[in-house]
Amino acid sequence: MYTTRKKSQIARLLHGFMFLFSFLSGTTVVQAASIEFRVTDASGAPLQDVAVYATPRAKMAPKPRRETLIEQVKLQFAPLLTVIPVGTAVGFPNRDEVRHHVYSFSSAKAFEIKLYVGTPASPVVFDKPGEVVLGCNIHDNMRGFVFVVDTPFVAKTGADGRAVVEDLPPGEFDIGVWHYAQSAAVPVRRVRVAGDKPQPEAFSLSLRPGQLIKR
Ligand SMILES: [Cu+2]
Repeated sequence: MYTTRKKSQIARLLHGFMFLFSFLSGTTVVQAASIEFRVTDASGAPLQDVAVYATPRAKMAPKPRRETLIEQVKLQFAPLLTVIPVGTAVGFPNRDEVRHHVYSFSSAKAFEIKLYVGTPASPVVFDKPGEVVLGCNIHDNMRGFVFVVDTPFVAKTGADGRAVVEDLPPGEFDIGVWHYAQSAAVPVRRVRVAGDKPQPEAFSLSLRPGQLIKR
């Protein structure tokens, strides 16, 4: 039986060996990094529903295709904002009793799902990066947004204006933010991540007045 002290000595020894090994072989012990985005509006208030992403500078093996849902509930798109990697298949189930007619005229993905109830037979594959505005032909007030990016590392801010992009391989990334009501595009920022503590990155966005959708 090992004592706790002996165990920790062994752990330290192992850690030392791993460090030595990585030093000698020129590789690093794999350690996932993360970036914590903190986004505010021009007045400094936390900004919700901001798409955030980190695009690796190094080439990466392709990730498996993802799937997600944008529901129609109580005459609204839920969620309001969806942030997805290129190639994601999105289902548009209608949870309401009434019919919807979902469409987008956006160049990143133009499509329509004509008058339907229940779940449409096939999902919509978002195959190009860019911003997509969703609407409904029947209900003019229905608005939804899809932000499609060429990286698997995406998130969106909560009510506290924060979002964490996790499981990043250490290295260089171009990071960016997008909000449906922003008055101007925010320049992409190049960062280097390493280690296991979330790296904070602050962004401030100016919004077009009167465009925030409150829920
Ligand atoms: Cu509708």
